[in-house]
Amino acid sequence: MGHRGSKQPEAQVLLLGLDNAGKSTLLYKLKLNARVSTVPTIGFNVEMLEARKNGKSVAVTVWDVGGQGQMRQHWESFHPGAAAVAFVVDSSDRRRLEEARRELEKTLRSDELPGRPLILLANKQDVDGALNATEIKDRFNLRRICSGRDWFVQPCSASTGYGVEEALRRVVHMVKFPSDRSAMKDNIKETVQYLRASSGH
Ligand code: G3D
Ligand code: MG
Repeated sequence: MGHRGSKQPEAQVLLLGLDNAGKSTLLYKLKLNARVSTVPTIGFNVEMLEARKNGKSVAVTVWDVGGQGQMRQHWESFHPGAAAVAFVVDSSDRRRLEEARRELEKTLRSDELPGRPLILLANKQDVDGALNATEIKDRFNLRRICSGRDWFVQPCSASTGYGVEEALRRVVHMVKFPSDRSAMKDNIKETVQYLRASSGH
């Protein structure tokens, strides 16, 4: 039905996590396999990835806005359009686990993200001594901080690619796709304009 792409449902996913967690590496890995288009942006990465759900083509726009100093204050402006949160953790950095947990808890408390699903990416599984998915789940007390939303812990390595495709499949499975693609496009444009204005570009 219809022309290719004309009715492709689209959802926006926020890629968050501390600096050095592996967000950009993960997005690059995903993009190698499923890139649709790159939206030119300032100060952050955004990619549209094509995927399939229930035999239909869908687009997932992933916003990598974390870790970049002055952009942090604008994180919350991304929340309203987000259909899901993907939070990346460096599973090998035990020193910063508590800091990561606090950041996640703060994000999930946002009024703009009610009931949005969370996928927690337990990254750097290739590193000796990395905590596994169950250990990360327990340390983050996910059952408690994720009450009222769908959540899933995906072990992965953005370096080797282990678990990366599975992570995208999980996100696609959990996200509710609105069918109005043009409205979502406007939403992206507005967000970019807002950020450009507020960062003085
Ligand atoms: P960020 O975007 O969340 O800040 P980056 O993180 O994607 O820039 O990654 C930070 C560092 O972690 C990079 O190392 C990157 O190569 C490394 N990294 C990311 N994912 C993995 C992983 O799964 N395993 C391992 N071993 N390393 C990973 P450098 O040295 O380039 O700064
Ligand atoms: Mg980065």
